[in-house]
Amino acid sequence: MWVLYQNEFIKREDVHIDMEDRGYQFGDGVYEVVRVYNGRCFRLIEHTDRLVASASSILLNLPHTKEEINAMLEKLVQLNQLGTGYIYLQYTRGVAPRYHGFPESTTPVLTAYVKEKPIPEKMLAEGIDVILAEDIRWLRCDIKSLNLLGAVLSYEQAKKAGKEEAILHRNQIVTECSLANIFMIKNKEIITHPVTTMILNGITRRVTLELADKHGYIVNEREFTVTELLGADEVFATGTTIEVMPVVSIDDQPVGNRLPGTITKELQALFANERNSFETRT
Ligand code: DCS
Repeated sequence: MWVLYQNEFIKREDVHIDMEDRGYQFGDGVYEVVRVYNGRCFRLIEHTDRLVASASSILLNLPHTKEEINAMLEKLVQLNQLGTGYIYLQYTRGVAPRYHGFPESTTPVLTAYVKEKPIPEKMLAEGIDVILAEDIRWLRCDIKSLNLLGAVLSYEQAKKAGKEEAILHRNQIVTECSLANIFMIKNKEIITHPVTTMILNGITRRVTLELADKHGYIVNEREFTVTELLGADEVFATGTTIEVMPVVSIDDQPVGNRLPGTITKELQALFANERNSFETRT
């Protein structure tokens, strides 16, 4: 497997990360996960824009331009002859003796690799069971930071319960999932948390809202409570690898009739159409 390390494409086994890398010691860095369909990067520009915004929020000066990043990622996909899967990339602040303050001068460390991952057809058709969990993450969830302990712990809690995901709430306000955004539908209205520092503004979230809007659905970006969620007609989660994923039960309580909802299925179809026909823009 070819991976990207700084400006070079090298073999996976030739990567040597320093033990004093701030990503390793502090989780001091940012990342992205980009979907690849049939060798083509989906919404690459949006991902690199968000990466640059995340880096800027943590005062990390990236050593590459967006155009350079896009070109390197496309080359990485080609070199590995990736069909359908994803790209993972991250920048850390770099290597420096452990000290909380920023090092005076250090070069950010870029690593990226690709992985095959098919579209999860069966799960998309059947939906997933999830749990509810307190949102224990920090207050800058809009930054795609390497610090994922809050997400990791809630995801693990879901897995231990034999479920696929955890829907997070802060003081009874539903925010998002550990690695996806969350939507509820009530009386044909599609509702999701507004873009604030409490959620990551997912690229799949944006595509879904864009498609829903374009096709005349009623969309409302507003806060909603756990009680509202539990009374929803339909619930679905969105994310790069899970697309538009129906949620059919929450803490063992069925959502609707425990089958993917009508509007959710319509949005899935619109999303599938989008991913099958998109133009690569870099
Ligand atoms: N919210 C959180 C907390 C996420 O981690 C993610 C993606 C999303 C929402 C959905 O955003 P996208 O639609 O842009 O993917 N998490 C990535 C991750 O860590 N693994 O897969 C996707």
